[in-house]
Amino acid sequence: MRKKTLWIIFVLILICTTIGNMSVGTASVSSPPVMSIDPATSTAAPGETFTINVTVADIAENDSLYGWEAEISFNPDIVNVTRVTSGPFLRDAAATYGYTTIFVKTIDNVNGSFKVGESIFPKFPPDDPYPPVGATGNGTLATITLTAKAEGSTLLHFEENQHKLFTIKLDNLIEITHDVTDGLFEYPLRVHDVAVTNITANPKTALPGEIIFINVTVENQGDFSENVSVTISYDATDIETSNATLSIGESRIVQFNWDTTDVTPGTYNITARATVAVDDDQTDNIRSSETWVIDVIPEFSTLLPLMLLLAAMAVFALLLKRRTGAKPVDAYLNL
Ligand SMILES: [Ca+2]
Repeated sequence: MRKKTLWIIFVLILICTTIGNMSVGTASVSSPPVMSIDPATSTAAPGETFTINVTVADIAENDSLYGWEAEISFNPDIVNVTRVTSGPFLRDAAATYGYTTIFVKTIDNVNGSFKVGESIFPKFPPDDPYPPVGATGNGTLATITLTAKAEGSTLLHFEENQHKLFTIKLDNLIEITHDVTDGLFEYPLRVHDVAVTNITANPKTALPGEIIFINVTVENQGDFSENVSVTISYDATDIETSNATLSIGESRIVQFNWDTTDVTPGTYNITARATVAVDDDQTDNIRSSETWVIDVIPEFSTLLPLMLLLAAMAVFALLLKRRTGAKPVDAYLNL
């Protein structure tokens, strides 16, 4: 009965912000605020408790927040809600001007939902009913404690048309257009994870124009089939990208033929990186040839000194012949 009374008071506060003017409009903003469940993904073994926050981001200065409400549903066979408490976002903004808030919540672990809302509590004349500015920016609206009931997954879902943000302008209660982002509970937690586990090249020394064969081993270490793009590069220059689909646990060698025609002679490390839409462990997606390098050597670089030496010897022999009359070969042999 007490909860019902609080909800009635809460709704009355939202509706009757000013007596005699109760029009409800819609604030227009270029980048709408977002109500979210934070963290986006939660996990806990059956029997364990965990917490999530209802957060809001990007509340604009000219559409500051005076009140909000949301109904969030879940699968009660997977999780139960044990506690719902107010977050600091609206409360602190109200306190700045000496105002308080009214915070209400109901929990339904039979059907799987909780409803929560908060509004700045109005003052009555001679004071202004509401502070000049509400909450702005980003913050936590509420913190919810849940208990994991069983293995499995469930969305923590903002019920359609049951989530609202309010501002007050010129004595009007105005609903702020916004987006929502659901949360997910999952146990055991499945992850997306591909990794580059090996990289080899042959040959490791080449003249420009020669082909170097590079093998990159990629492995799907996660719990989903993945479409992965594998890109190899020398220093900061990409060479080629190849796509592959890897089933769970699959390891595959992706082959590349590096045409070195336009490669400036030099010494290079080769790097391979695996890219997927979501990867929960980014630390193993890039691998470099740390223990070896590729040498692209200048063309004729080994023949040129030899040719210069032979030419110099021939000239020297001719000069000797002119001076001594000896045959060039004899002169050379007599050196
Ligand atoms: Ca990874």
